[in-house]
Amino acid sequence: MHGFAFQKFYKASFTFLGFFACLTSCPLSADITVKNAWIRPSTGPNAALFITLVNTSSSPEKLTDVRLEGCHHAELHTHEETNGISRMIQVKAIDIPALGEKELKPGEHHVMLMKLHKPLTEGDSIPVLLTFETGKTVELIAPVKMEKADCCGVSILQKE
Ligand SMILES: [Cu+2]
Repeated sequence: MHGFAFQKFYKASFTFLGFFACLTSCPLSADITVKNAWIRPSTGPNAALFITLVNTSSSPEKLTDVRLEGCHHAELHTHEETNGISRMIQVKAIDIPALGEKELKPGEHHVMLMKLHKPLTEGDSIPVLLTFETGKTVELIAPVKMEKADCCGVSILQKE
């Protein structure tokens, strides 16, 4: 086959395959997707993951577990103010409203990476597995950044 014709054929096949793959595996009512994931390193042994969880289904969902590479374990945290002093407390789950979003951000809910195996540096990419109350999971890669990123960490895989 002539080079150019082959390229066209190749491209068309991929477009078709992509469309077909989506027909068979993309959820009809997409439930949870993620955006703007970033991990902020700290000078201590821990770090924090911030992320926006988007719920496109008509039922509420809860984030219940997070696993990341490169740390001993992860905890779901929020901030609580006592006598004017804000401190972090662990929570069992983070609610995501039906047809809504929940933004995990500095000073509010976040995922704490406990006991990093080695310090994180800007530019690192960390695989993350989110598990929800209904058993759904979402995998993504979160970049390590010093500041909020409006770009990264879209879901790469979603399972029932
Ligand atoms: Cu924390």
